[in-house]
Amino acid sequence: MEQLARLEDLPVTYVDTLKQNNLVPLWPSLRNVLPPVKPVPLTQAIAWKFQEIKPLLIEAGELTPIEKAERRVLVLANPGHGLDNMRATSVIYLGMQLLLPKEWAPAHRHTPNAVRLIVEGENAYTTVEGQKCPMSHGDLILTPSGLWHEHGHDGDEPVIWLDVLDLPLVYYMEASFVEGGECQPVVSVLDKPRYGAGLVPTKHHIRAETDYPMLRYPWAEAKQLLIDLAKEQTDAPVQVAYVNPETGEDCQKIIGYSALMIRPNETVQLPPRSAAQVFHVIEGQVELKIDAQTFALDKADTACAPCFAAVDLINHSSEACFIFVADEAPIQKKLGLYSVRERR
Ligand code: 1HN
Repeated sequence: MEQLARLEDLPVTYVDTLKQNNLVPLWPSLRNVLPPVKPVPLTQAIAWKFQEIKPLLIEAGELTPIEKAERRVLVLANPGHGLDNMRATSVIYLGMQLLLPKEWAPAHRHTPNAVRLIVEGENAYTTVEGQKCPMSHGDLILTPSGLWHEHGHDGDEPVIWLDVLDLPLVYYMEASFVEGGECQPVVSVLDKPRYGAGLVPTKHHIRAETDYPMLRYPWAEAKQLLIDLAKEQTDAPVQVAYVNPETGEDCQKIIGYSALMIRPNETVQLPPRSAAQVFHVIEGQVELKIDAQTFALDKADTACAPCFAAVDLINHSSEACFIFVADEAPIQKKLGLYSVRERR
């Protein structure tokens, strides 16, 4: 591609006059905004070790009372985007949240979509629009855009979970805001999986009035499905997507969620895709290769891979490894931006 003229190639007085009129010449920046062949992402391949995060999170519990934090979170910030921008990728926000016994994080609702993936601890819960969702290790709980949600804790050990939000995108769109509220009356307890038998409540039912008929995806169910699939299916990857059970579509509109099983001593090669991805180890250990970089991930560790990265997941152990994946595919597909390439 032809080298284009630079800003320095223009007379200073001309550039100054452009500035005074709020005008910018395109050609000096054209190759930056339209890089050849593939994007040049700010998102860096990076991993966060839970062992490093946990003591700092527990310390945050001593330093800042929940009333002064509202949500006690350490944000997993990608240095490629600048730490202050609190982004893991251009679309995905990640945080580790701590709730101590008897603490309560008050109800609010906001435009960004969130999910929680429970990392450690028992007997905390999130109430979403009056539906109380118990939290156990590996469970996925949705708090979609506009739904009231609060967190409480009836147990006696700290509870830690991973928050995943589409905040960077929604904030960029100048669409991010919150409303505060009171404690919600609990109308039901989602302590058992619904929809598992392929049945739906018939009351007024053609399709649920909400886009989010399922708010809690228990890990025990997802894990069993992966184990059964791994026996039936000979190839890789063994992967299940978290979907809206009524429509079969992604469970949220912007970020996609799935779970992967890496069999003992198996290597899974993922093709380069236009969507950046996040990996979080629910159980086991895995070596994660992102292009030329290698990360050793243990239980509860989290990593992200930029767009079009070649990703290898290598399980050196004799135990299966289970990984939670978040990616930007749903929003990219809706916008016609999604693509997959061959591994080279
Ligand atoms: C939020 O509402 C929660 O409800 C956690 O637990 C993290 C990060 C940014 C914006 C809203 C929560 C959040 C958040």
